Amino acid sequence: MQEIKLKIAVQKSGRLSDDSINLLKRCGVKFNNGLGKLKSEAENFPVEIYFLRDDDIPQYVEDNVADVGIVGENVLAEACKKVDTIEKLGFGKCRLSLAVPKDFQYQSLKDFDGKRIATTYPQVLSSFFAANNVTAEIHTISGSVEIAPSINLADAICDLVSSGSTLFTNGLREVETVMQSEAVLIARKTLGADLQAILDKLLFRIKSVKAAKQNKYILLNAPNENLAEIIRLLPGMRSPSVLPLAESNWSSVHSVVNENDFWQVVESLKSKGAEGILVLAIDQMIQ
Ligand code: PRT
Ligand code: ZN
Repeated sequence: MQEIKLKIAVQKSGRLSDDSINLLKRCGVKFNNGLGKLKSEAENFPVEIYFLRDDDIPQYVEDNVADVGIVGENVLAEACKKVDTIEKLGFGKCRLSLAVPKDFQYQSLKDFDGKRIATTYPQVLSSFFAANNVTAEIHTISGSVEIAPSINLADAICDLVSSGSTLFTNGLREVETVMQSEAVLIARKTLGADLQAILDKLLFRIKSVKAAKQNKYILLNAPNENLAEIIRLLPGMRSPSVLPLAESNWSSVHSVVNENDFWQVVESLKSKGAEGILVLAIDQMIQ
């Protein structure tokens, strides 16, 4: 009997490709993603990976060509397909924003009334305008949206932004965020028990990789007189490990710390006399 495999669609070549492939590899899925490949079977996990254009992924997942896929929330929102969003993946972060020429005297969304807006996201933008009672003319174009105002094709644009440098070099200014986006794992509506079991296993690994990325392993030497306060600063997964140092009245403390409050915790640790602070990346974090 043929082994059941979960079909995973990832972007073939683009901004999400490397992160998608690295995520699967860090989940222990071994496969060959050599140049030009359309499909690859994993050697050690029941999955097949399909390399596709990102815009096609929601449709393929809805149509059962793939069971799950990795795609930007922006593409998913524009595609309006019936698929489930399973997990945010923490990469490919950007925002879909409205931007106007530098000298446009922008005050509020009402300024877009009657204006021509160029975008590759007509669905998302028209819902946003409808929700905000704006009546603008949406011009759907397929690329290079940022040049539309300079060639008088539009008065403003709605496009993806990450650093903002594309807008800046084209004399545009970001004025409103339409949506925030990051890569997400999507799945088709009804997978069946066997495929769901494979997805659950994969998801467990994805969560461990995500947790590992968001946390750091920290080791330090602490004077015993401040140990209680230092332990309070480092709750870790259950509680930190504390080992006596060879030098009396000092201990070595090991724990994990979330990267969001990392610097604040390090500053507090130092103020409590912690020394020799070492910080290491974590490969996997099983919770
Ligand atoms: O060939 P295929 O159709 O698969 O790829 P694509 O060319 O349509 O997409 P690609 O690879 O450019 O982007 C894939 C996904 O990456 C997008 O759908 C987003 O979810 C995400 N992403 C994250 C971005 C950006 N950041 C981003 N900055 N996608 C595009 N951009 C572009 C933006 O359109 C603009 O041209 O980068 C420019 C702005 O960047 P900054 O840094 O100058 O602001
Ligand atoms: Zn695309």
